[in-house]
Amino acid sequence: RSKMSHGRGALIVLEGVDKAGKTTQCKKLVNALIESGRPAEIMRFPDRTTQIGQLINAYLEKKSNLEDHVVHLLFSANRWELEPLMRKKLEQGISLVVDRYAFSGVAFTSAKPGFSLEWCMKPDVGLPKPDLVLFLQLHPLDAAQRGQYGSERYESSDFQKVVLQRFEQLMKDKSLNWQVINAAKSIEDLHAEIKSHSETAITVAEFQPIGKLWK
Ligand code: NYM
Repeated sequence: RSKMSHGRGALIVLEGVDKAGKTTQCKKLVNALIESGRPAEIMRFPDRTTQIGQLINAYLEKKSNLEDHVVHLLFSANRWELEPLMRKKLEQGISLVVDRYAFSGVAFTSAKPGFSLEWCMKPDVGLPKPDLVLFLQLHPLDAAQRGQYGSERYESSDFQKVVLQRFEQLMKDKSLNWQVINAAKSIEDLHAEIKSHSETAITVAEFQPIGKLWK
């Protein structure tokens, strides 16, 4: 690889409410990293291609109903089933750019009545710890301006407001490298900022062991 580096890759997570531009930015970031000689791959959660992912997909598309605890645990199981692969890639020196992770898991379930942040975090404790969590900050009014929400579960502005509050609670955890980015700016400006944070994180992570999330 270039830059004579032999360390592990970095785990870079993009989070934010729906419509913040995470998917667009993940793709642009991976392309930019590869172009600059840094091996990188994209991942997303939920990964709807696995058997567990298909259960989640049917739930999100409202083709099935699942009890709220059950669906929370399925989202977490979907991350754990990919954990060995993530670890392997990171150890091979490949940085992973991940579209949503355990933070979405906690923010969305804990936005439902009767779910504490603490309970929601438990199943994801010990997953690979992100070296960088980019939070694409978008005011609910700006999100609404980007057009109609889709027809999937959770896609309503009232629910998304509570989700944003839960994300803000999670961001108080200073043991994680949260970087809050204003997602209202242009795609290119947003990309430049995300790329710069990511390059720093890759350099810092290289010769550090992979951490454990919330542990
Ligand atoms: N979601 C995503 C959860 O409720 N829990 C999770 O653990 C994760 C990763 O699924 N509305 C929710 C957030 C989104 C939806 O949407 C997935 P998308 O467009 O595939 O990112």
